[in-house]
Amino acid sequence: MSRIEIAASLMCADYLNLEAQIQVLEAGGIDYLHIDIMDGHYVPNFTLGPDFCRRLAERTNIPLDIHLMIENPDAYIPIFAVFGNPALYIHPETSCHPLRSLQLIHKCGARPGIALDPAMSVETVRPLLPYAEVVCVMMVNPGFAGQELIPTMIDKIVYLSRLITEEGREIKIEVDGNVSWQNIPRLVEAGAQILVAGSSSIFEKGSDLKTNIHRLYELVG
Ligand code: S6P
Ligand code: MG
Repeated sequence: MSRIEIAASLMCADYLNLEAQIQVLEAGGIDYLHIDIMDGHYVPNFTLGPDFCRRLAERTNIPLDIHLMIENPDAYIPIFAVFGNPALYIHPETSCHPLRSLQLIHKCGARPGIALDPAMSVETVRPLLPYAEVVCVMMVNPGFAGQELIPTMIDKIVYLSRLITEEGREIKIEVDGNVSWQNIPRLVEAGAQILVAGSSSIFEKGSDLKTNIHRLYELVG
């Protein structure tokens, strides 16, 4: 089994100290920078955007993990795909032709990812799996940090993991939302391979980022 990877969720970073935090994330060996892109339509919130991704890609070699929570993703895939071979996740229900969207991501030179809303079943996206390199299973409703994990999502990871193995696919499973110190062991046990670390782990309020990164890699090491 390959090592568990960590994607730091920059939506939860301290924006006023971002440069310093990027340095700590680099020194800590963080595998990916998870960037939440929201449009105020598909999800009721706004967060980061292309300019933020561009500046990050200029500043760091940590690969970007870009989570598109937007309607009409095809219009924006070419914009986001240029930021250093990122993983680009779409929510299939936001595209009329999600398979075409995944092909577009691939054509633009990025790594195609499927993001699964809690209400979206694995079976629904099964025809898309041959076209994806990563599946991000959401543990919470998309849109906000700081929510509680929906317990039935654990079975979903187990089911997806089994399906990927049965079909012999090279697809990684990422988990996003309330990936907390308490939840991490059961998420990994269920089959998660990339953990999106946000306000319930490395960016926990009142604690030190460097210490938290170290603690997280120890926990999954
Ligand atoms: C939520 C978003 C996530 C959050 C992350 C926050 O819509 O996709 O990536 O930023 O889950 O982490 P936490 O630990 O606050 O849930
Ligand atoms: Mg996310």
